[in-house]
Amino acid sequence: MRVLITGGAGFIGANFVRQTVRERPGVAVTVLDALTYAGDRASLAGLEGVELVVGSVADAELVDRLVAGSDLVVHFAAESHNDNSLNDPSPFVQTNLVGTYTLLEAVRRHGVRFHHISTDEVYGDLELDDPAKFTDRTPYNPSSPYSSTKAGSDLLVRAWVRSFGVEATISNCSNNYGPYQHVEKFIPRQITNLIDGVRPRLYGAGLNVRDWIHVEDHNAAVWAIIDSGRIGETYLIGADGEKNNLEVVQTLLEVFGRDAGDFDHVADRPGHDLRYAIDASKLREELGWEPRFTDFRSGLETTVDWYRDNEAWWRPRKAAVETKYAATGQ
Ligand code: NAD
Ligand code: TDX
Repeated sequence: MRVLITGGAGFIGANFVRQTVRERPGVAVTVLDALTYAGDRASLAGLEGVELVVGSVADAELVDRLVAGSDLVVHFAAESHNDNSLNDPSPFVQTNLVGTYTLLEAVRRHGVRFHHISTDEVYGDLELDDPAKFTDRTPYNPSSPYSSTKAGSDLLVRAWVRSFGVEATISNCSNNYGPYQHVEKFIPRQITNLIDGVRPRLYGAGLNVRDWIHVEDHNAAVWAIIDSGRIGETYLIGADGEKNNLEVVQTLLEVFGRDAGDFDHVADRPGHDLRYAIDASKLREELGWEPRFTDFRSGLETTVDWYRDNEAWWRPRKAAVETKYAATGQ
């Protein structure tokens, strides 16, 4: 089997490539990645036999050639950071919408199986006390340029399934953590701040809730959907990991042996979604998937160790990220 993995030099994509090489020796992997600020060849270092093609998912000619030689496309490539989408939405429209459209046209022409990676943010947010979590029947209600372009990409996939018979599945996952995550994101930003002796930065009061899942559990679920999911279906991926941001920061402070009050409140994100929460019962019951990383604190400790051991990977980006955040009071 030949699989084309878009965005395979980013956080979740690189972990997916690594898991695939480790667990599925019969699968030949090609990565298509534009190596934007978020992509890094170094995330694929040490892997034998993985071909990296540097280019955009919006480049129709390149995409057509690569899709023609593949049996399966797993589409991770995206502009992925909400804060960036508030500063400049244009690459989000180009990559998330035009890029997904370009891939869909190619898989349609060549009859290639497609799996689309998406996010729980397409459903908008929940009240803190809302008993109903997101399911695949929750209406779309995205808040930011990031989540609205992801929502649009999901709707394109659904339309290509229904109108053109494209063989596709979609997964919408909650917040991931683990190795190789860019230092602009919440958990790696605070871990690398703490390594540097800097106080963690909490947007607003820190009461916004995210439903954390380890990246390895996300990627195992993606393979379960590719192996046994029903064509045209959407599967929500989550591991019942709801925590507010303050709890996450305080757990990290504990892991670093620092005082529980040793953090700063900074300017809130405009339009900041309050809470995400996933009901993954369809995935669990239909495909038998279960998360392996059920202890958040020990998952965080392993992630802290990874950042301590891999400073050469993140250090080159840290100062520029902090300069950007300082400009918005964050
Ligand atoms: P990331 O920003 O770390 O990686 C994105 C990768 O896509 C990078 O390697 C980048 O170079 C590449 N890319 C960007 N534009 C491209 C283009 N035009 N052509 C080819 N490659 C391009 O993102 P991530 O956190 O790994 O997210 C991967 C996917 O998972 C995204 O689709 C995102 O919406 C989804 N997702 C992420 C999370 C999360 O918590 N990070 C949760 C749910 C879903
Ligand atoms: O310094 C910070 N302080 C802080 O309090 C940063 C960077 C973030 N936050 C808050 C904002 C969010 O409530 O932490 C929470 C998580 O923030 P992000 O890491 O930016 O993630 P989020 O906006 O929730 O989106 C993530 O999960 C869903 C991914 O970036 C998306 O790609 C994915 O779709």
